[in-house]
Amino acid sequence: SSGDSVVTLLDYGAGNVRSVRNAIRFLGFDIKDVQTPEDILNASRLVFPGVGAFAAAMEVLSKTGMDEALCSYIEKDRPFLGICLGLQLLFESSEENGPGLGLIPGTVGRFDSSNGFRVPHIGWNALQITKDSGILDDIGNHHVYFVHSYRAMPSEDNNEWISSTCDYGDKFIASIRRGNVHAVQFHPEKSGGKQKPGEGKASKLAKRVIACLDVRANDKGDLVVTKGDQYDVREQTKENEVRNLGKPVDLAGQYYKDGADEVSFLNITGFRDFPLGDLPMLQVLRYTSENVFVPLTVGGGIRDFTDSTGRYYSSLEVASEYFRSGADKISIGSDAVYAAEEYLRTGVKTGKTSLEQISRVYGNQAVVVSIDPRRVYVKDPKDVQLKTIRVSSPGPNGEEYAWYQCTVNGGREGRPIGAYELAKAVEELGAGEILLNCIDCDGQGKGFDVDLVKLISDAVSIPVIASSGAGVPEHFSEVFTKTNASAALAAGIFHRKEVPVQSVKEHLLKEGIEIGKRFG
Ligand code: 1PR
Repeated sequence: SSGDSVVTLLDYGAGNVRSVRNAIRFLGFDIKDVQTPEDILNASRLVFPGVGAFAAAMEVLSKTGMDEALCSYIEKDRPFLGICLGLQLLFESSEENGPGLGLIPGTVGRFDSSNGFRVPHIGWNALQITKDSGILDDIGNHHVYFVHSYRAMPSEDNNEWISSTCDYGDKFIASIRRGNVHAVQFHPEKSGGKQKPGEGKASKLAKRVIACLDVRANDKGDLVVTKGDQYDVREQTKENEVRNLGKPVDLAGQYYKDGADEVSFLNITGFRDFPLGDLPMLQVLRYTSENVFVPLTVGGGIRDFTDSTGRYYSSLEVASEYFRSGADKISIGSDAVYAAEEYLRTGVKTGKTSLEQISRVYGNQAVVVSIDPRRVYVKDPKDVQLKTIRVSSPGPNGEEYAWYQCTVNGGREGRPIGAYELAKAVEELGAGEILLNCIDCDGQGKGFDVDLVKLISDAVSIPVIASSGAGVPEHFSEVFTKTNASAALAAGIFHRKEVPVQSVKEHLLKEGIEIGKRFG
């Protein structure tokens, strides 16, 4: 291929840059990977998608001599695009640890969650464009996808670099430009899809609408999208077969086109089948990430595992394989319950749980904890040691209180810990987000459990995704107006084509709720 259609990619191997690769190929370019510092100096255009932790990235860059090559490439004003950490590393230093490349004056600091803004900053937010930057022309008044806990702040010293800012508690630097050098804090490779023009100016962090695909093998061994009623995914027929609602890659592509802000896959039998033996699931991720340019989350079976030959796999290896195959976030269910129980019992963070290890290597923003609670009514809050709430409609025997019992293994086993206690513990252990299901509401179409979502979204300062029970678009506006949920997820209504994603977004827009302006 001619040099004109080649993008040089600096991937230092710290995480998933598959989506950046896919986006570059989608735009018709070939990719040349940087192997040596000379490859940087010889590039005709260089993309640097930073992933993982700041200090770890700098260590790799300086060990390989790529730091100097990068500085000289940028100082010569050669075509450059840094993404996320690829922007932050250009600054002098980071509170996340240590010095950066020092090309732009300023320190990268952590968002402050004490003023009510949830950290990490995850989701679709608007830019204030402060100077003509070329690459932002098509973005205009629309939303782009951010996911980060650290940010660079504007100052007099770096003002000349700034091409846009974004408001999230602080006004931080969303992009920089000087000559041919560009860098963005947001993820262009995850901000895909056409944006609807002329709908008014985007102004703040949008509420996300997420499509969820519960995936498992049917009795013939094919991976299918299934959907349960209160977690029971088998048809009420004589054959009792696994309910089949379609093919995972096709449906994910459809929801992307329909305007879903994210897509989640839950490998719902992962708790008993080893997911790395589940190669079809990895294939599903690979194929999906070629055409779906919004964040992908995958969950199911993330834990330490010894296979039948006695080979041991750490949860980190399992997660890494998911990330390599195209996931942007992984979600942990059962294993997070055990980790939280142990932490609450001992008060000690061992650093060894799957949750802690994966968030240390890939960052908090890449780790979701999926909670599968079941409502337990009580007459008197004093009857249990756990946090109870007054429920908005009483239980079958007139009980006015309830707690929410965590379960493991796809709802099959109840544990002695509540969703409230779990949420607070996993936040401390490094979770970046909570996917809050509710077994009672799952598949019922009667609305989200607003009591539960309120309880959990008020208890933590990480984003909470409300899940289970959506039946009509009004259920989404209800959960967003009555609780502090950052996102709402649904499955059944999308799979059965009762309510398309577009209808949910149009309804939210009409209700004055800020939404990510991606439409099909
Ligand atoms: O424990 O780490 O292996 O993770 C297993 C994962 O699989 C967990 O995230 C768990 O929630 C999920 N899971 C396990 N069994 C089931 C099941 O349904 N039998 N699915 C299951 C959970 C619940 C939702 C669903 C919403 C929305 N699915 O994610 O998509 O309730 O549904 P609706 O809109 O139709 O009401 P591990």
